[in-house]
Amino acid sequence: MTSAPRRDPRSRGTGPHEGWPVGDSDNDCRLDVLIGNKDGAPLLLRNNSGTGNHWLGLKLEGVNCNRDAIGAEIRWSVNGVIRSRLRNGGGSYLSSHDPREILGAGSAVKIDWVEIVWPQPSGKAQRLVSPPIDRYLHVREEA
Ligand SMILES: [Ca+2]
Repeated sequence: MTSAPRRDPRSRGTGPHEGWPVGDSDNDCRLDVLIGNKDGAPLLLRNNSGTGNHWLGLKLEGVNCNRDAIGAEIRWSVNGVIRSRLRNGGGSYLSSHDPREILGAGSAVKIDWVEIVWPQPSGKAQRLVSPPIDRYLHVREEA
């Protein structure tokens, strides 16, 4: 007689994975990955890559648009080079990615400005001039 293999309940599970949300679990701007395991505890893969680049993290809060600012366009300028990103919603299966956006500045120690175009029905643009760097900011849509 044979029995099915047993799994140690303390294991991190090697079975089916449920969701791979990405986010900054320790607020160091490096994105980490959390892997949900159906048969065990979740596994956190902490990103310990090199440091030295500068960044700004944004947590957007919509007032006249949706609260999570899904659909906002974020533009930022570093040494005159403009970059942009669209704020997306959703995430991984049965999980959600970190709602914060991390804007890279590379080796520059200053971000010239950040502009947020809030989604409809607002559609307003809000600009932050010379925002602080290497930290997270909570930006609330101006009324
Ligand atoms: Ca991190």
